[in-house]
Amino acid sequence: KPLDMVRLAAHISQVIRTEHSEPGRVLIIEDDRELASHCQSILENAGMQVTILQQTYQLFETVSEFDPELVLMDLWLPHVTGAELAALLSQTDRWAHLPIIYLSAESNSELRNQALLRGGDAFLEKPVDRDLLVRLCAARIQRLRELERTRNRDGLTGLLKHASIKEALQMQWQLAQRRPQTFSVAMLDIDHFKAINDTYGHSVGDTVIAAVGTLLRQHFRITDKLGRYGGEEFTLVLPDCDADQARKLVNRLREDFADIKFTSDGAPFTCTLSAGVADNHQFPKDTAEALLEKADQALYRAKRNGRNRVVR
Ligand code: GH3
Ligand code: MG
Ligand code: MG
Ligand code: MG
Ligand code: MG
Repeated sequence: KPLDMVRLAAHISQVIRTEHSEPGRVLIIEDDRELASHCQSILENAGMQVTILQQTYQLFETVSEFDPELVLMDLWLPHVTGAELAALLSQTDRWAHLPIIYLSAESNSELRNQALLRGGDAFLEKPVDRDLLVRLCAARIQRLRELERTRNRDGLTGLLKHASIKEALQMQWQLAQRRPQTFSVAMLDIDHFKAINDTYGHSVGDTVIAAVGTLLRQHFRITDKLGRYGGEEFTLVLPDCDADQARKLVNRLREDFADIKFTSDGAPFTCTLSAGVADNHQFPKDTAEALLEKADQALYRAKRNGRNRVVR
C-alpha cells in the first residue's frame, strides 16, 4: 500500500506519544511514613508507579534500579536536607534533569529559595492537595519525556540517534551476557541514494529517509531498538530474534519499501534498500562493536551482490 506522505509527520509524533504512554515512575523521599503512603496511594490511583525510599543512604542504588522520572522529596529529613539530596542528584550526568518537587510546610521564604537554588523545581505545601499533586507530577514527567525525546531522537525520522542506538546495543549485549538470549543486529542502507538527491533534490531525499523511519516502526516491535546510524543508514537491535528471523523481518520491510510510490513534482519514482544481519550466537566470542561490524560486512555483501536484498 502506498504511503500517504502528508500524514508522515503526524504519524511519527503519534507513535512517539504511544511509546510514552507507560506509567510515570515517582520516587518519594519522606520520613513521615503516613504522608509517604498517602502520596503513594494518590499517585498510584492516578496510574503511576511509586517507590518510597526508606534510607537516604540508598539513594543512588534506588534511583539506578527504579529509574524514576520524578522525585517527591521532603525538605527536612533525618541527617540530611532535601536540598542537599537534590544538589547531589543534579551533579550527576544521569540524574541532572530529574524533576524534583519538595514537600514542605516551610513558610520561611529564604529557606525555600535556597532549596530551589540547590536543585528542585517546585514546592508543594503540606497538607498535600490531591489534585495539584497528580497534575504537577504528570506535567513534570511529560516535560522530562519530551526533553529526553529531543535529546535521544533524530528529528527527521523520530528514530534513536547514533549515540543512543549504540548505547542500546551495548545494553542489549550486557543483558545477553548475564542472561543467555539471542539477539540480532541489522544494518540498512538505501540504494543509490546519491542519485535520488542529485535527481530530485535533498528535501525529496529527506522524505525518503523519513519513510524508512515510519516503515521501521510499522514493522518492528516496541521492544526493538530502531536507530538512524547516520545519513541514509539505519541500525536495528532486535531482542529474542536470531539472524534467520531477522533476515525474514528485514526482508519484508525491504519489499514494502520497494513498493512505495514516491513522487517529485508529479514524477513517480521508487527506491530500494539493502541490509545485513548478524546475531550474537553466530559470533559468541565477539563484542557488541564487532557484532555491528559483522552486520555491516553482510550489508557490504548485499551491495556487492546486486543491492535490494538482505544478507546474513
Ligand atoms: P549505495 O547503494 O552504495 O549505498 O549508494 P549510495 O548512493 O546510497 O551511496 P552512499 O550510501 O555512500 O551515499 C549516501 C548519500 O546520502 C550521501 C549523502 O549526500 C546523502 N545523505 C546523507 N545524509 C543525508 C540527509 O540527511 N538527507 C539527504 N537528503 N541526503 C543525505
Ligand atoms: Mg521530615
Ligand atoms: Mg550509506
Ligand atoms: Mg554506500
Ligand atoms: Mg546508500
